[in-house]
Amino acid sequence: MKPEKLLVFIPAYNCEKQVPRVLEQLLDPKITPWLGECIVVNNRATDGTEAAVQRWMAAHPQVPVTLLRNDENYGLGGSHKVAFGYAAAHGYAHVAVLHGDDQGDIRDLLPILEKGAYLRYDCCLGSRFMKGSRIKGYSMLRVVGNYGFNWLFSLVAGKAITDLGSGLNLYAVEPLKTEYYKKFPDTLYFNDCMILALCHLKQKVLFFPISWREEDQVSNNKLTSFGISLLKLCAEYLRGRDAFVAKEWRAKPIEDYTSTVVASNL
Ligand SMILES: Nc1nc2c(ncn2[C@@H]2O[C@H](COP(=O)(O)OP(=O)(O)OP(=O)(O)O)[C@@H](O)[C@H]2O)c(=O)[nH]1
Ligand SMILES: [Mg+2]
Repeated sequence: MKPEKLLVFIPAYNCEKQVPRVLEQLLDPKITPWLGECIVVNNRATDGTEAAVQRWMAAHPQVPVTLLRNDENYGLGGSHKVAFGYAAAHGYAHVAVLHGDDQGDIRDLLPILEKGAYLRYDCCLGSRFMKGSRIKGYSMLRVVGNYGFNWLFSLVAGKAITDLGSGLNLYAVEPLKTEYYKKFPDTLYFNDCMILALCHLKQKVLFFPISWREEDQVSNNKLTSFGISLLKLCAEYLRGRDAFVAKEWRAKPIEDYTSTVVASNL
């Protein structure tokens, strides 16, 4: 089938070493036909992330990359809100999320893209913990913990969930236009909240296997506090699913998630 021009969204925060490697993935000849535009959303990194992206863009002027800087640090969830808004405003039908710290591989999207399977779903979520997934560099505790929480969330949501939030996902833009996600946490819990909401809103979700590695990245997830917060999410969902989706989850509500274009190859 004819490749659709996708928006690729790379959230980036303090990943100066990794983000050029992520951009390098866009040069794959199997990927380029699918690339409408890539936005790197710099969530006000305090290291050389922004300069590293600009250097890469200058060295590859033929690649349609736009570098945005959030007007405030909006967290990973807030960066998704910036990107979802951008996708809708610029007329994209699908947005792919690929974390800027180079743990994933965008080519894992190809099997669902090339056969057109993605067109039948509201979102396709990369899964690190299903048949066909490959995971490298995670501790045993982390793997077991993830399996445990996937099991619990599946039970709570009444649907098989094999990942609560990986760094490679593909969303259809149309269902995002209601901004039902706007009050979801701006933090690393955004995806965990999203998955339960997707289940309640009866959206069509596909999990597909991905490869994921932890080599020179730092994990910012504190396992214990993360675990407790996940249990709280489940409890809240069980208490009332409509209320869960409508709830104000943010510590500091923000009206507009704005960003500034720093550079563009378009
Ligand atoms: N920690 C953090 N990451 C951010 C932020 N804004 C954007 N990001 C990006 O979000 C992605 C995920 O962040 P990580 O710190 O790796 O957190 P995680 O993916 O939940 O944890 P891992 O499974 O260890 O990767 C990275 O690509 C970051 O560059 C932010 O405010 N804090
Ligand atoms: Mg990471």
